[in-house]
Amino acid sequence: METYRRAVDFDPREKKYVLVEFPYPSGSGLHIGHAFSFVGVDVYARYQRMLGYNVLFPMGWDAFGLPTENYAIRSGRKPQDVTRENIAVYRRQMEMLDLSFDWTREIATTDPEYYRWTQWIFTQLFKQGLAYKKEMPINWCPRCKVGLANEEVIDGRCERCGAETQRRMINQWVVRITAYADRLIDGLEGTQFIEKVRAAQINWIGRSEGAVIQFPVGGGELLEVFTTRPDTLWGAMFMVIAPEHPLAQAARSSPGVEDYLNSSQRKSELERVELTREKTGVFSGVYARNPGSGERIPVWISDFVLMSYGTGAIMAVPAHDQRDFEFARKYGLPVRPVVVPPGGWDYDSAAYEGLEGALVNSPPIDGLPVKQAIPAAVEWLSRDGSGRRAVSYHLRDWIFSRQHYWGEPIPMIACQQCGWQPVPDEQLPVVLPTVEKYQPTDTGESPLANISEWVNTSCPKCGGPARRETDTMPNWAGSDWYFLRFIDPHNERTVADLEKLRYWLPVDIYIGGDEHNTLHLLYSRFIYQFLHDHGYVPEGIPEPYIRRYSHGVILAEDGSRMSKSRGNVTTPDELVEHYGLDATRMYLMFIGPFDATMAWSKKALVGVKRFHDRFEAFFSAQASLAGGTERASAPIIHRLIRQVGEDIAVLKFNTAVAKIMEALNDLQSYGEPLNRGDLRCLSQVIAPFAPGLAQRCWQQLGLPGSVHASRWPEVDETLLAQQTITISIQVNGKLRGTLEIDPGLPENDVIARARLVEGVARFMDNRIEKRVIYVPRKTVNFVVS
Ligand code: ANZ
Ligand code: ZN
Repeated sequence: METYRRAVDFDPREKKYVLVEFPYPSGSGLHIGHAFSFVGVDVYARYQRMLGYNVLFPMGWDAFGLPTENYAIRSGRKPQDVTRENIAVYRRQMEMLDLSFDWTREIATTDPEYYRWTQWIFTQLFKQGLAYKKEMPINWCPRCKVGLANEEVIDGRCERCGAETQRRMINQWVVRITAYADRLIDGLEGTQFIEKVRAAQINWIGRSEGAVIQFPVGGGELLEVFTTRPDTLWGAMFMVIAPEHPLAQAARSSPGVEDYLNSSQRKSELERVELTREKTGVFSGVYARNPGSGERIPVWISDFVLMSYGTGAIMAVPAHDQRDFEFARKYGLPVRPVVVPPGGWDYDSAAYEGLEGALVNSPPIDGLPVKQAIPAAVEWLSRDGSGRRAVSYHLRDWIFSRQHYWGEPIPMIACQQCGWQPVPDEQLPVVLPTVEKYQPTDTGESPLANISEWVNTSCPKCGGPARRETDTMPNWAGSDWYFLRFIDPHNERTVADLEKLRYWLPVDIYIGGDEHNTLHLLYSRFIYQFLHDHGYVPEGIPEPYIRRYSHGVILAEDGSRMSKSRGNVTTPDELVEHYGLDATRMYLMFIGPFDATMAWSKKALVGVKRFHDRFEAFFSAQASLAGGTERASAPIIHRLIRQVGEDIAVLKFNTAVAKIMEALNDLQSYGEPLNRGDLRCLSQVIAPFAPGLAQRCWQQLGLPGSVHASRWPEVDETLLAQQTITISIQVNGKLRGTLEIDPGLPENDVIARARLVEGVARFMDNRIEKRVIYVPRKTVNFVVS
């Protein structure tokens, strides 16, 4: 590996940490879409190095996961072997693309030396009370036989295999990310994420301010609801509880309840909350007392209320909530308006959900505008303790258990005497044992459950007989802290050395796919904040990433996603073979904006290949002329340095390549030799895009070392200021006028303009133009008869 690629710890140069999401090494290898995003980030990293930064640009493998496991099940091969082979393919392809990673820092999440720390982080979460075991309703994929997190269910189907998912109750490890909900919102202040990414984070956390209100239900029991509209309490005509609510379970003997509870169990959460779906429900037989109006109101059960949000129960205000309105309509329940907007409202046709207007029918707060009525209602309720201000989050705790083989074993031991105990630090990693069969068991347990000599162990606390946890971690676990490990990949004492972390953090720019702007980013920010709270990452660096940028996607020629199963994958290998590495890289950068979604097309590739060849031929010819001293080409070169630098800095690679192409045209139309200094600059400007070509050019100039280790040329501002030059215009050899032009103006344009110059046109009138002689940047001579 050439030394310029190496990131040097504690180097006096200013550091720059350029991170691109590490891939999952699948069996199909890197396709052209991966190549597009990796080359883009590589151009950026190479440019930053040439600017003089000490750049950390690492790469590794997020290698645990279902596709490899499924393949292992089908083929009977070891996931370890399959992963090793896939990694080798990816690595070869990345080297073929000359991506300038610092390979001395390569990591794989499947390496025990790596997942030792993934496991250690889990034990820390447990010790701090942030990991707990709980019966959780999960989405169950009957085909993969695995519990899926909500985000792995797309339209009620398994993200991996497309089978329809079901709901099941399973005892699972859960991580209390909700404890960090506010921090995860507030921390965004310290980042420079683009608005789209910020919004994705905030929306996912879904913070709502409101109140919790208690409704007595007889027998001294209280039914608690969460509402964002406590002002509408006097319009709460009934209540609705989730089928999983304890009160609903207690009402099983009421008519129709049992049937209803059974039918809703079959629905996914997504189906339940769909706005367009007709609401269903059943009366529980129970009544509650509205603490505002004192009225007796019925408690209904409906699955549009989710147990996992708020308190799993709502006060229904049909006049001001459309779902409640439709529910009331369907079941003949009363509607009472309590907010009247300035223009009035027809309460028979829809709910008024707006916040403009004043309260009515609500004695203690009548006449108040909504915005004042909300705090006033909370104030009124808190007097007798029946309500208080509250905040609720849509973010759920993070289900951390997978009943699969190919993941990090969760390092926990269950002892009959002592309960759950974390595996002590010195016994980490808990290495994934080899098994005969990779299928999850029919009970839904991971195949690890079948290896009794592995499962049976002793309790780290009392030494008595105990059992290991057989669940493994989700894919996110290995990727939520990997950027820390690149900083110190071989550390055996801790996640990474604190001083090294202090030098390299935060990540200056993190580039990845749109699909990771929500969960991956949130999980990794959470783990980082957690480690920060406990002193494992440097104080004073509260957030891991400064900037986040999402790259575009290359689709197959027919506009669908490239995938091996569709058979529409284009690999970079075939392109590099036919067109060479440099032309392939330049083409990838040229086809469109770095953040665009585009269908793959090879159409312009021949053109870029031609440009490549023309560039090289031009450069060779110029280099062999050994260069004049004249700096006539200098304005073009210096404008190019400026523009290409500016474009790369904001990841506009396509326009940068276009500018290099234009510049070559301009330089060729000069027809005068470039001096060595300008040629040197030219090889540097193209270096981030076409590393091989640039290095050949560099060597033709007889320059030592690597162009990639050279400093990006300084722009000579005085040359940029000198925007125009004067050329003389002759007719039959006699001076007839002058013209101010931009030195880069192409020949045709110069001649066309020269023809129009006052005094020139006059001498050419009524004569036949036989020839035009153009001496670049000096004269145009019209030969007329
Ligand atoms: C009474 C009310 C009156 C409501 C009104 C809204 C408008 P966000 O903004 O998403 O936090 N709600 C509370 N818990 C729920 C659950 N588990 N399942 C379904 N719906 C639930 O929404 C908060 C509102 O969603 C709450 O405020 C509650 O309805 C409903 F004119 O309470 B509201
Ligand atoms: Zn014990």
